[in-house]
Amino acid sequence: MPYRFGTLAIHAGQQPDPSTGAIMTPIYQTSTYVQEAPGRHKGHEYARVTNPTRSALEGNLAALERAEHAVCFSSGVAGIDAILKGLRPGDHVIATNDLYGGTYRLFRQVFEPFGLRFSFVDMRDLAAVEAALTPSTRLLWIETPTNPLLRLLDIRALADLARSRGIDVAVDNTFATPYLQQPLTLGADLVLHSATKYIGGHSDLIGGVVCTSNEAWHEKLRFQVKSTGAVPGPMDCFLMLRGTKTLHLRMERHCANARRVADFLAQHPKVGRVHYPGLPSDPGHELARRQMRDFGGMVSFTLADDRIEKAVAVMTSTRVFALAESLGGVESLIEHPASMTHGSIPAEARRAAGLDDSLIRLSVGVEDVEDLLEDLDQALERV
Ligand code: P1T
Repeated sequence: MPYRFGTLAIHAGQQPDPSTGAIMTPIYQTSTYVQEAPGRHKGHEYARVTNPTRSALEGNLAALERAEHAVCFSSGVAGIDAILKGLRPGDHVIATNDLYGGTYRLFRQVFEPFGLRFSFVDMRDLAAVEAALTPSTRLLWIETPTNPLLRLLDIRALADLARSRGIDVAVDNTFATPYLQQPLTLGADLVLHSATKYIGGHSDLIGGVVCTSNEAWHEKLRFQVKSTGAVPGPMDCFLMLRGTKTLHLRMERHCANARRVADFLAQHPKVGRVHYPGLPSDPGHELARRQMRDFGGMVSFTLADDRIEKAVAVMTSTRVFALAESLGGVESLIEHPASMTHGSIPAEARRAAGLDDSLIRLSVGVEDVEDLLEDLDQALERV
């Protein structure tokens, strides 16, 4: 029976513990498993390769992304690293030019020296993507909505463009979560999450996951887990599995609160541009309505007076919104992409992508929204 999202979130991948009946999957805090005879065991040999708490989490996340397989990693960037190690020197990747700064750093500073090549393109423009293709292009790297400008990229159109040329498509689905968007159903081959964010949901762990229904990619990812070992510990897997049980509930509140925050900012005289796909005036709005269930919990904006000192004054004046990197937890965060999450992207590359040095990014939490609006109002009063 094809269960719906909320039921899968709570049950998929999990059974009562076979030895005790414990309804929640235990934290199997072990490095190895006793064998009856060499090679005769209960399905687990060594915990770098598999761990029952992790396997339950992988079953759960695969179901949520409508994937055959999910492979968990110790961080989001470890998941991206594992995907890129599936390529070979000389291979070319086209990536969106608005993306998480750590992804950009991994591409340019870790993989370029090993012979991979990257083009960063505004992927809203399909003609620009086509123009960047080379005979050695092997992968499209998509983030949508993008970090931090909340741009919408058309997964189906990009996947169609790639498939006809034998190019694989990876979507970083961190901002949307599988509750709002399931890229494999739109033609993507791989989905990546920083599970640190909405999947964990409580800002208490670092984790990553790659989901795929492509057997060759699944084999490559399992090989990376076994051979390079960037695996999450069982306690973190337990916390992620606890997180997914309320993902649908949290996302509904994140989306509702973010919409109120975006509306408030859009009408505020001290605010310049607001980036939020839920605003009818947003250039990504129509695509977001087609591609996503709702518009997400992330908002970014500039002030009407776009001097950086003014933006810093707002970021240091909020009382409920905490000034910190990361996103997707229950609590609201505010940050400065140019110096924090995207500081590893050179200033010219940031400018070319349209990332203003005065941009402010919000991760809207699940607090009472009136408190969030009052907090932003008093912070804006100070500039
Ligand atoms: O931090 P880690 O779990 O390794 O995930 C990296 C990552 C990957 N993809 C996206 C879209 C991300 O936003 C991130 C991490 N981002 C932040 C820490 C941030 O504040 O944007």
